[in-house]
Amino acid sequence: PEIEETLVLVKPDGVARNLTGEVLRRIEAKGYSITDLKMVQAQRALLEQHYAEHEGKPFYEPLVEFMQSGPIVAVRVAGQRVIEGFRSLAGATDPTAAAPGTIRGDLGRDWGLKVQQNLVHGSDSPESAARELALWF
Ligand code: DAT
Ligand code: MG
Repeated sequence: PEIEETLVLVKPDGVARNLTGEVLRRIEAKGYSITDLKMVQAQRALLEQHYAEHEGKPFYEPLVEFMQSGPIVAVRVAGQRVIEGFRSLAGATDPTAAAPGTIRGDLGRDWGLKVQQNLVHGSDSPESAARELALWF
C-alpha cells in the first residue's frame, strides 16, 4: 500500500511525565518516520475543531480543559498503514483496559478524573488524519 501520514499528539500528561521521548522511541522502533514535530500550547479554538465529533458528550468539557493544561507535542508520522499501526501502538482509549505492550497500557492508568488521561492521540482514519494534520501543522 501507499505511504500514509497520521497525526500523533503527546498530550499534556505525557509531556508533563517526561514520556515524549518514550512515545517517539516506540514510533521509530516500529519503523515509522517522524516527518514533522513541534511543541504547542493549544488554544481552545483549535481543540474545539480537533474534538468536534465529541461535542456534547459528558467528557467533552473536561477533555478540552485538560488539553489546555500544558504543552502538547504534535508529530507528523509517515509509513504504510501508519494510521492503523499507531492506533495499535497506542492501545485502547481507557488506559486501565489497554493491553500491556501498548503505550497506554504500559504507561497510563486511571487517575480518578473526569477525563481519561491516556497520554497520546492518534488519528482514526485517512479523513481524520488529513483534517487533523491541516489543523495542527
Ligand atoms: P481515542 O483517543 O482513543 O481516539 P476518542 O476519540 O473516543 O478516543 O475520545 C477522545 C478522548 O476523550 C480520549 O482519548 C479520552 C477522552 N475520553 C473518551 N471517552 C471517554 C470517557 N468515556 N470518559 C472520559 N474520557 C473519555
Ligand atoms: Mg479519537
